[in-house]
Amino acid sequence: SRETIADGAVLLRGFVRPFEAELIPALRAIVKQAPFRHLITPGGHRMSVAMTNCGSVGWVSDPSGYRYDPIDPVSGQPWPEMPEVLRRLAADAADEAGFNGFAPEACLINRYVPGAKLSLHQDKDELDYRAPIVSISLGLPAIFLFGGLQRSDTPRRYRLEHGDVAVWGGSSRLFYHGVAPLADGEHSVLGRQRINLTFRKVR
Ligand code: MD5
Ligand code: FE
Repeated sequence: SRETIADGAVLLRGFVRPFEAELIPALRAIVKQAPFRHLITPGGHRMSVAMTNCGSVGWVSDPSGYRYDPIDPVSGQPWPEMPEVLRRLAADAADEAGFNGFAPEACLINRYVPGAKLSLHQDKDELDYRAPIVSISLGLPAIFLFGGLQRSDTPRRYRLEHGDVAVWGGSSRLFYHGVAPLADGEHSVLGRQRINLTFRKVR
């Protein structure tokens, strides 16, 4: 199904469900090469969400700031390549939402265990805000908080489940958003966690 929830923001519920059998092994291969780690924010806080990346650049945070870096600071090596199946699903989802020709360079992969959360923030480390961000949710369900252009805008809440995809473009590209603390549970494929992949055009 396709549901427009704001200018340029489209929910595609269950969009990647048919591709689960290709997606999950691709994800496992990335995590083997570039394991999840808890980044430190410039403010010195350890994030409750663990992160890794694939693609030609990856999003990193450390005491010096946020940036996209071609090198994984843990391994000293380039991030794992973005698997074709992921690249294609992200482009197909963007197409379905009306953003043709989406060619992401980075895929940030977030892992939430019960209690982990992502505070309200904007994604502003990319150079071109005309490109959307495509997000794929896997594993345990989460409550996504969808605010507005001001931090003070009261967020709406959306439950995102295994296989759901959201495309964030247009004016919603810069909306404040976050994820409420993950409720405990057990997912049949991924166990006690939620994984979110976000595809980004960075340059
Ligand atoms: C997540 N991740 O569920 C979310 C999904 C992140 C992050 O927020 O930065 O890793 S991406 C949601 C998103 C991206 C860009 C714009 C908007 C939402 N929005 O306008 O609400 O782990
Ligand atoms: Fe974000």
